[in-house]
Amino acid sequence: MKALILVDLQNDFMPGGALAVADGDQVVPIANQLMPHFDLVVATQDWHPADHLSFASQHAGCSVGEVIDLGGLEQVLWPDHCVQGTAGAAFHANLNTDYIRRVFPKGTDRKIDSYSGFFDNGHRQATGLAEFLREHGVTEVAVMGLATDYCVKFTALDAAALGLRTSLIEDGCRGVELKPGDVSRAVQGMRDAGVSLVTAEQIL
Ligand code: VGL
Ligand code: ZN
Repeated sequence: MKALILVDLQNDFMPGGALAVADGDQVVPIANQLMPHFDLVVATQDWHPADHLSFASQHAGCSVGEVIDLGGLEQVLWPDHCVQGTAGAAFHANLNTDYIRRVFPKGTDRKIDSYSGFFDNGHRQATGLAEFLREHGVTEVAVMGLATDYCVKFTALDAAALGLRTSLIEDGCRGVELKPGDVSRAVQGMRDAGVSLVTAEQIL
């Protein structure tokens, strides 16, 4: 069984959003095209409380892009984004959600961020995604979405570490690129961990 994992295809990561990823909206039609070609489709949704501690606004004197220590983990500070129930946290209006069997919210605990769709950044709490895939007999996953250098990367790395055959749909992803080269380093890191690179066309 092969699953497609759609990572964070939410308004705040689209052009004009609070944490806009350049050309992030261009991957939405790719997701729509690919979904019918998988046995199972799941999606992750960044879903923060309004006072989430990954937000620079919660730390007096700190600014967006700064790295702080948060409960013993390095934390990049972000603009307020994907606040539970807001329009920014909603999926892009053109995303066809009919095929999505389950949505996994993440980043719901104020005190810890969660880039991966499987676990929080401290690997303390699971979202239930691994169990869901196991229950459905999934042995292979393909990952696409936003952003390549954060949530896509950590989702793909966890999938591979869990023993799933993992591929990255490279043209189905866009990155934040806080520092130049972040996206290519992220892709290389995934390859080093055994993730294979594919294009949407190879799947279709
Ligand atoms: C993401 C930064 C903060 C992502 C989520 O979806 O890649 N990045 N929250
Ligand atoms: Zn977030």
